[in-house]
Amino acid sequence: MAERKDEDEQTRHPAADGDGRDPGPIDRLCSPTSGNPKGDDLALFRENPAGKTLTTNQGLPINDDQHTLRAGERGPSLLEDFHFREKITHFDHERIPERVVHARGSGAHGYFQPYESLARYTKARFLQDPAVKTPVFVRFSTVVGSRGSTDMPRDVRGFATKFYTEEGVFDLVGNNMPVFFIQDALKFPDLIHAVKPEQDNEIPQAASAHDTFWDFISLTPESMHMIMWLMSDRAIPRSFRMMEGFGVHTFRFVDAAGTSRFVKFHWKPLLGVHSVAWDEAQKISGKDPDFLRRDLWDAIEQGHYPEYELGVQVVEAEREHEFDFDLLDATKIIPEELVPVERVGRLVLNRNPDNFFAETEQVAFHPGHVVPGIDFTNDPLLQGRLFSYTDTQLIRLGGPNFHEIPINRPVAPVHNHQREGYMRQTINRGKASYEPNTIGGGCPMQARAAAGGFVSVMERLEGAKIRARSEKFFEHFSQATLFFDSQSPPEQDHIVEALRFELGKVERPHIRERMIGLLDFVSGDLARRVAEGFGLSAIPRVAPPINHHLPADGEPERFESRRGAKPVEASRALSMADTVKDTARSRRISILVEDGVDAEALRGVRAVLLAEGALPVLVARRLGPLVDSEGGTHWVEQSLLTGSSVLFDAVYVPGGSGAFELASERDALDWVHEAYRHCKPIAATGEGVELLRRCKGVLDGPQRGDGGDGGEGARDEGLLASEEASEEFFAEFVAAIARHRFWERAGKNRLGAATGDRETRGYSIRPLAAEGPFESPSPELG
Ligand code: HDE
Repeated sequence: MAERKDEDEQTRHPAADGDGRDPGPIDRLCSPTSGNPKGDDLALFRENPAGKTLTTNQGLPINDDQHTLRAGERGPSLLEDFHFREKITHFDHERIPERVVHARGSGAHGYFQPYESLARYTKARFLQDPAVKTPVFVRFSTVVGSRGSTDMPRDVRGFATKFYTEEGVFDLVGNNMPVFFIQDALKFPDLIHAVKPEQDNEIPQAASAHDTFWDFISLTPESMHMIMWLMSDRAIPRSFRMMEGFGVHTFRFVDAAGTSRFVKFHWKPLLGVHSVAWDEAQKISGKDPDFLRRDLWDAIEQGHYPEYELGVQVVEAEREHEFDFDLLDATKIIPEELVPVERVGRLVLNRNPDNFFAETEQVAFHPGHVVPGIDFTNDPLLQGRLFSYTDTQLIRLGGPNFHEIPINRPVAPVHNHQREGYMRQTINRGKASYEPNTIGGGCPMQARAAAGGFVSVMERLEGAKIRARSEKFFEHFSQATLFFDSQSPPEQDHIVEALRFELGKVERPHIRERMIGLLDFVSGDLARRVAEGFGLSAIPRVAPPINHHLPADGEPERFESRRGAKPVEASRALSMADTVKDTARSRRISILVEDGVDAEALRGVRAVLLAEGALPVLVARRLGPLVDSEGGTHWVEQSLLTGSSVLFDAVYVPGGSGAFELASERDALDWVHEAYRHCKPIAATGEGVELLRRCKGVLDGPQRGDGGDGGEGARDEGLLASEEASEEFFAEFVAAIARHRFWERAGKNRLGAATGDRETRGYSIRPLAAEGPFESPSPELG
């Protein structure tokens, strides 16, 4: 380990100065001009092997790292070989237990900066001064899969942020969905056991599409709102940089006067909220299971720093009971129409970790890591988490000193009487390790509230000791309905398709049927569309009790689900249709080329894409050098073999003599077909249009403008084809890339006469008002 900071400066107590502050080191550490203080701290632990000698862990230079010590050239190895034993023992112990949930993750460093002082809401010091940048480490994750699983399952994504504030660490340990499956932490092990691979054969990996998950969910109506989010495209994000984050629980802000208010935290990505198609997600899982990890890493390396705005929904304490839902119920949102989200600061991720294990794997988050000005509510899910996270680090990181691991160390000084334990790093001096003491001069001493000491919000409590939930927790469906009703038609189609997929993998018909029956409480239309995918002519009725979460002596009626009115008719913020669609920045564009490619078109498209911050990638039948129509040489980065359409956001086929070669290549046709199917922008110019023409269903369907022959004007749904590779044409291409996807195109899956119905994967999607053969039980609940 390299030298530590000057001990005095490091450890001076905040209360050491007259006003209870220690402005010297704090100012230095958090001054906007001093760089990133957590980066400085981590630098003390970095190893640099450049030009150095290979040594043992004791620093002994090693002369021969090729041969074990043996009794003769052909003799047995000797126990004496300390170098071999040290090296192999260390290797044998290289693994630590993976996280029981959120095992698969990717991290990045950065900073957070408020736009203005939030003193009106909170005294948290990192939210007071717009000049102060607080260092952060963020870890994104999936929930269900093992450490080596794909980035692209249908799953919730974790969005956990560690703020290294001058008052200690604040962890905002959130997800990319604003609600959760269950209301009480006691049910978490049940939920996770149900969704993890089944216990007899450990199948399937990283997937909710199996019997135990849907068995549990079908008996857990409180999960229905979360199920809507999980079946939506939010569960298959295009990038960690393009998803929202949510604190999920209601927390408290506390201002300097001690007034407490309720707060919900949000992260809003500046690139907008975007997803991939489910078919695409499954293919990405095979082609590049590190898709999201690579995307995050590459974007930061290329200077496309991910940025998010911190949003807060603040509710005055007096309004606690004004809502139809309980603010303590983590299966409910506060619709933005009722309480707007105020954007109060910016998070920028601008540095990749040096070492995955040391940082991303060893980082230890905990919702209980708070700073003065932020406090908890009695949300029973949050309360359970406050226990769980320390406990899980003890087993995962091997002991009570995990806070001393470099990535977890606060930049604020640490002084207390906690001692010893496995892997202790701190060398505590003096005799006193207890409080109160006289031998140590009474130090370290408690901090007054005015000097930054944390004081829990005083809350009057009354009532019996009881295992129960409040009445409003039993309203299980209205916000699920709100979510579904707020989606655009393509988004609704995707939810239908996701449910048909997931329930289609369920082997036990009674589980599937019960689930479809539950969906009917959310939306009759949704249930009918899903049922149609299974050839059912009626929506199965769910026999009461609907809610199976009741104690042995509980009367089912007391615990039964209720269906209340939606809190608002629809909420635009719940749909991704209106998200940011004005930038092509950091989008990956494949350019299909062959020798003889139109040099001018290539120059033109590259110039425009690079100017917009997009990433053009040349793809050809083979790797290596390629000669354009003017004799210029280009380097092909991906071949039709090494690359794949699903790893790009759009495709462009320039003209040139080689375009005809490509047009007779099945892999090239598949490339464009897939891009078409996944609703991506597709552009072609000159001879390149021929390739589009040969893709059945792409340019030969009815087109607007010119009758579909690929001339000027054939640009339905992000399809651009032109003889001329003009600047204007490329500008339109960029605009199409910025729109991300043309989801309406998914309705053209059938190659043949258009039916007029929307379609998905061969099933028709009936419009809402359609008469069907379906009987709905029109479920009546309270
Ligand atoms: Fe977690 N969760 N969780 N969780 N959670 C963990 O802690 C737990 C919940 C979340 O990148 C574990 O260090 C319980 C909600 C994230 O390292 C564990 C309950 C939300 C991460 C744990 C919940 C989350 C975790 C596993 C129900 C969104 C990854 C490893 C009461 C607000 C953090 C670990 C990272 C990780 C317990 C529910 C988010 C076992 C008991 C709700 C983002 O402690």
